[in-house]
Amino acid sequence: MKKSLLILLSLAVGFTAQAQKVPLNIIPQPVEIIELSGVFTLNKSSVITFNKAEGRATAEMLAQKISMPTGFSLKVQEGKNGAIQLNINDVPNEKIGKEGYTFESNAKGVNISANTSAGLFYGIQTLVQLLPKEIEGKELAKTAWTIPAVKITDYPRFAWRGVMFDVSRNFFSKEDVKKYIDQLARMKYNTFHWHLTDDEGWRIEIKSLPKLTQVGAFRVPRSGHFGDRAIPKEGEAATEGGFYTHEDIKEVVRYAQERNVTIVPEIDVPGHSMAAIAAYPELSCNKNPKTFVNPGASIADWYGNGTFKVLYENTLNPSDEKVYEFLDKVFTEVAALFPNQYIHVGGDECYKGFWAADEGCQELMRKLKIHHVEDLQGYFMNRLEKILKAKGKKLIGWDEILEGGISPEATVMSWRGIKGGIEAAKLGHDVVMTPTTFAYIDYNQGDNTVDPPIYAGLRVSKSYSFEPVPDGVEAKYILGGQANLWTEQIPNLRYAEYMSYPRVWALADVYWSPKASKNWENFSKRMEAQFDRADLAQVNYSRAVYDAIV
Ligand code: TNX
Repeated sequence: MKKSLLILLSLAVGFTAQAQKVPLNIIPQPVEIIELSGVFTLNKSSVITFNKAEGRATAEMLAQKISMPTGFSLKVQEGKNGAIQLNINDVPNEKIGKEGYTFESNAKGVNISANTSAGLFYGIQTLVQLLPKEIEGKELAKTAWTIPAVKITDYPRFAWRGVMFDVSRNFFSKEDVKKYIDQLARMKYNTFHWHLTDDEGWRIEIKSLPKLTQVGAFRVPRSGHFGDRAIPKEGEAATEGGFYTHEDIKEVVRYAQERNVTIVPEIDVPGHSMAAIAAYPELSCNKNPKTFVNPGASIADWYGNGTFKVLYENTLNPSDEKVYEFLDKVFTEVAALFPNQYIHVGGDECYKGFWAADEGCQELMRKLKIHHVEDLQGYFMNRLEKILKAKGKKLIGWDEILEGGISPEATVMSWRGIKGGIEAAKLGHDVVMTPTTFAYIDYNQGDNTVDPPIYAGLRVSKSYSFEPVPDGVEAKYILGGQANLWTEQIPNLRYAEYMSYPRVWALADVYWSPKASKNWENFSKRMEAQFDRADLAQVNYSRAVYDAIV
């Protein structure tokens, strides 16, 4: 009697456990999810199959990801009969496009289908997020490796889903960069904008211009508190910094490609060029890297003190042919290293004071019949666009490139709010939206009692509320959006991660998921679930993201 009661009870408990569905906490939110009942449980003899050779790498990556926490070395083989099947569609599924996938799981297994290997890659990101959180761990975990039964159809809203990482203000090793890219790929980002040069350091080897890295990649070590620079003493050596060799760059490009991430390299000119001028002073108007922009300012360090407090000349001279020869050499090597079509040329925050005072620039203005020194930037950018075109590359730049007039083929990155993007789209340019107000992840995200103030604050909820297509703008001009991580005040990867997450997750939803699915309550639940996963993956993030509770 007692025994049968117990059996009944445990059956009832069993049923409730079955009926109580585990919430699906996928970021970015998939387009369509139908939850079914039951689970598939992965075990050590589950096989992963791929139907076409191009699926092999993704299948192997999945087996690799699963192996450590589960202890399973899953067999990967060509075919269509594995418990986990990765299939490239014989007949393309129009609905899901180039990066989408369909995902079906039931008690017997999982089937992911896509038109391309990129789609399969995104399908396995979803699969990993459907497994218990322990899958993110670095150690063997004891748990049932279940995947709930679901039917998912998923594809991105935007083709450009990017994050910019500034490795000039502080140098980050290639291992750091790879780890960072890995975290982006998990969230289905497909673009890594690599800000390789700025006033504080030139980070890419250019073999035909060796001083760029011999001199321009190093500075005197920092001291003092947050954000400060060291004051150079007489004869003090510049030792802080670093750069990537061609081999390093190739390795990172390959690593990104394996994760469906395109790298857009940025060489920031004609402003933000103090490191290049330190190496080759003849590229500036005064031909002396220690010429003050602001003669009244006190000395900070060799490379100045950040954008708005530039102390030394940091602009290339647009009237000097030697500058274009220099740029041709730089972009020849950059174009060969990065297979993608875009090269970012900066164009932002260029101080024009030295141009106005320079005789060569004045003469050029007379010759071009232009009356405003600002228009010299247009001349410079058009010259640069020709250099890139000759190498088969497309120019992308910050929204200042609109100021001097630029060909409609140029792509514009709107950062000073969305107005540059609106104007650019109206002129027929392609646009990537990355306004300070929603997408600047160098701004502090928590309360100032927790996070030191950095220029301005930006809550994750604000990032999540971003709508990249402004009213009155044709959606076809908006390629997508980006988050920008400037690192003036970010000294290492742990801090870079702290600043990135969860805002990069929120923007993953903004750039991937349908506009209609936006729901803050729902996102915040998924975000909290990701915190636990990030803990296991040893990825840093900030929990100080909500408004202060009073
Ligand atoms: C403006 S955004 C800059 C960067 C700074 C950033 C700080 C842009 C194109 N230029 O040089 O790092 O603000 O938020």
